[in-house]
Formats: sequence, structure tokens, C-alpha cells
Amino acid sequence: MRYLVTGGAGFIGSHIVEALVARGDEVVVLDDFSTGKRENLAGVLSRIELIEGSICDLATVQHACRGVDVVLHQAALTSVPRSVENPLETHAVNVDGTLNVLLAARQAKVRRVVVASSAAVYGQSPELPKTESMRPEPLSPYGVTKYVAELYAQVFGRAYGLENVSLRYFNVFGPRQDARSPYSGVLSKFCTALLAGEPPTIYGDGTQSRDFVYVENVVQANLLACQAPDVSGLTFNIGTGRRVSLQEVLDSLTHIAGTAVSPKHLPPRAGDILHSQADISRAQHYLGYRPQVSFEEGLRRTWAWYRQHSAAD
Ligand code: UD2
Repeated sequence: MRYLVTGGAGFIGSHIVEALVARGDEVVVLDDFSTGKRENLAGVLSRIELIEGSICDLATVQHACRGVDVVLHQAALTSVPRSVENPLETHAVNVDGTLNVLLAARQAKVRRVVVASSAAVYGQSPELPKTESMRPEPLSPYGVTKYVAELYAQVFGRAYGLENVSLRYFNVFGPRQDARSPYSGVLSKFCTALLAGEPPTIYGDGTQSRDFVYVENVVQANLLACQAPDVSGLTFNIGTGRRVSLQEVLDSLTHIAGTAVSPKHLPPRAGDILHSQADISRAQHYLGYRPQVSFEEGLRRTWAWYRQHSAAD
């Protein structure tokens, strides 16, 4: 099988690419390296076809889709605050870019498109856990763009028969998550702070909780979504079904790291939700999704990666 991974040089995309290459599939990566990095693909560069270009350019996407069986669409601007500051830019990449991917996939007679969506589509509603049948109430332009991407994918199924599956990622963490932006995932922030000997920052009292899902589980969900029968047009929560508080996260991490630190507490971040947790029963039922790597094991692997990485810098 021939796969196109858009955003294949990014955090999640590069892990998907590695898994596909490891099982012997043909892989085309389309990435504009705006946030993705060539070094994320260092282990597989000689075994993939790498196209440097943007999903915002239809001709480039058409070129990338030639002969492809399945598209895994991971390319996006993923920052919620950036989307609040500049909704047009996030819309152009996440909505117009997705439309290009769907158009090119349809033209190339791609069998199925798997779209990376987000728990951000749920927004502020306090009900937990989140089930896919809840009405999306995004809080940010980013959440809107992810919801629109799902809707476009579904419409391409209804109007043109293009099979599609959308995966709503919860708080994904693991090696290669970029820690440099002020809005990077909290685990990448905690790891880099501990390695620098600085106190990690907790916004609020640390009782807020998230459904942290190790990146390898997200890869598994993507691979299953490429093949599962009778799932076209469906959206799936991809988390673990469990939520962990930030204080617990820090306690587990300092335990693994063998250090004792007192976090710096700052006021809660504007717009933060208190708790997030996925109901993953739909993904379990239709995709056969079973998170294989526990939060604790994921944390150990993530810490080991950041430690090695900082030593190499
Ligand atoms: C996640 C996604 C986001 C969107 C959103 C939907 C990530 C990185 N972001 O945002 O794309 O899908 O979910 O709801 O997965 N925090 C600290 N200290 C830090 C950094 C963060 O205390 O140094 C707190 C932060 O205030 C929040 C929690 O940790 O309460 C998680 O923050 P995050 O930025 O990792 O992810 P989140 O849930 O805001």
C-alpha cells in the first residue's frame, strides 16, 4: 500500500511515518517544514519520498497524491492561542488546506482519507467523559477549523464517495513534541524545565486534569482507521479514557526523574478548561483501538527521550 502522510515531519506525523515504513509500506511525506523538522525523519529518510511543500498549494497536493491508496492528513497549524490571534492564517491552513487534500485525494482516486481532528471541537461543555455524539461547541478558531475539516471530509464521502475517518486527538505527548513555543504541550514543558534545573510552571492549583495519550497509541489508532470496515464518515475520540491531574503528572515525572522540585504556581491560563477526558468506546468498538502504552510507561519513554536529546544538544 502507498500512503501519503501530510505533516509527516511533525511530532505525530513522523511517528506514523516510522510505523508505516517499519511494516514495509510505501510512504510519501508532504511537509512544508514550518513546524515539522527534517531530523524527525532522520531514521527513515532513505526509505520515503519526501516532498517539501504546503497543503495550501493544490498542485503540490495533487502531485503528492498520485498513486496513493490512503492519505493520513496530519498537517495543520495546531496552536489554539495562535488561532485566536490570527484566525485567517489558521483557517487558510486547516480548512482551505484540508479542502485541497480532499480535492486532490478524490481526483487521484484515493481509497480513504484519515483526518487528524482534536478534542478542541468539544469546547467548554463540562460533561465528562466526552462522547462523539455531543454537540461540538468550539471555543477557539482552531476548534472551528478542526470541526469544519471533519464536516468537509464527511461531505466528500456523501457527495463523491471518498471514504473518510476523523480522529479527535486528546492531549498527545511523547518524543519529538516541540517544547519551544509558549503554548507547547505541558509534558514537553515539564521535561525540559526539569532538565534545565528550573521549576516547572503550573497554571492554577494543579487540580486540572487531562486525558494524556502517548503518541504510539495515536499511531495505532491511525493505522486501524486506514483499514477498519464500515467506518466511513465517523469521528472517533482518541485518548485513553482516563484523566490525570497536573499535580499527579508532575509527581510521576519527578519520581521517574529522581528529582524533587517545587513547581512555580501562576494564575490559571485564560480560556483553559478544567477537565478533559475521552470516552473511547466508539473507537474500541469500530476500530479495535486499545491503548497499548500506559500513561506511566509513556512518561518514562518521553522523559528518556528528552534527557537523551538535551544531552546531545
Ligand atoms: C490541548 C491541545 C490543544 C487543543 C486543546 C483542546 C496540546 C499541546 N494542546 O490543549 O491543541 O486540542 O487541548 O482542549 O495537546 N500547563 C501548565 N504548565 C505549562 C503548560 C501547561 O500548568 O507549562 C497547564 C495548562 O494551563 C492546562 C494543562 O496544563 O491546564 C494542559 O495544557 P496543554 O497546553 O498541554 O494542553 P491543553 O489541554 O490546553
